[in-house]
Amino acid sequence: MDDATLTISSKNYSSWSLRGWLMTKFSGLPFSEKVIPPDDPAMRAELLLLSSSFLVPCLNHNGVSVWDTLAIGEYLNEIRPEAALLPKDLKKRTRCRSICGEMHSGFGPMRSALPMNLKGDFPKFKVWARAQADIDHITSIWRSCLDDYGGPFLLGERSMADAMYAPVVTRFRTYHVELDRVCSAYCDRIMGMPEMIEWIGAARLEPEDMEELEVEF
Ligand SMILES: N[C@@H](CCC(=O)N[C@@H](CS)C(=O)NCC(=O)O)C(=O)O
Repeated sequence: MDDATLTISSKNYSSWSLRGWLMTKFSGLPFSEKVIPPDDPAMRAELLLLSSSFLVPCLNHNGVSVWDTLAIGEYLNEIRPEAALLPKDLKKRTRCRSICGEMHSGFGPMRSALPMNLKGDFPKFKVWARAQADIDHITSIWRSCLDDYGGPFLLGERSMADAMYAPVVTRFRTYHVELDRVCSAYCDRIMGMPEMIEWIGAARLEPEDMEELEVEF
């Protein structure tokens, strides 16, 4: 019997929470959510007991604690291999890990200039040159993956990589980033996933906008 809890933060702002939550959904592991409001000191003290990095997401499963989004994805892939969060084929799996790693450690200018904000809508947003360079690199990753594996997802079948890039998709929508047909269709596909619809619906119900979080979070 599985006992799994995923600790997350704001659904509107927390891009890492979204990634971890999508991975857990994709894995098929039944789990409950523990939402820690980012500005609640008592809850934050509790978070330290759950996540030794003090960051979300954190997955606690049958006594095992996993923090850091990439580690969560790798763990879920081990306990639920049938969900193929990582592709079975070594070459594809390596590509998946490489592009997930790039997302995990890179694209700082894009992440800080275009923070995730699902309720936000900024049609005339001016993208800074360094953020644009990140956007260009991300879209070239998407195009080459979709071309090499034939879609509909980055590695063909849905994988951990789609969860890693999902908050980028929402940023492109929030800030009206211009995209070519292939990347735009990929964004539609991600936004149309039932899991994304569920998450965004919950984000819209979150009470107030937090001005201090209108930055990378
Ligand atoms: N490298 C971490 C990043 C996690 C992270 O930065 N989480 C943010 C929320 S999106 C957080 O917990 N921030 C807490 C805070 O800023 O106090 C991961 O992959 O999980």
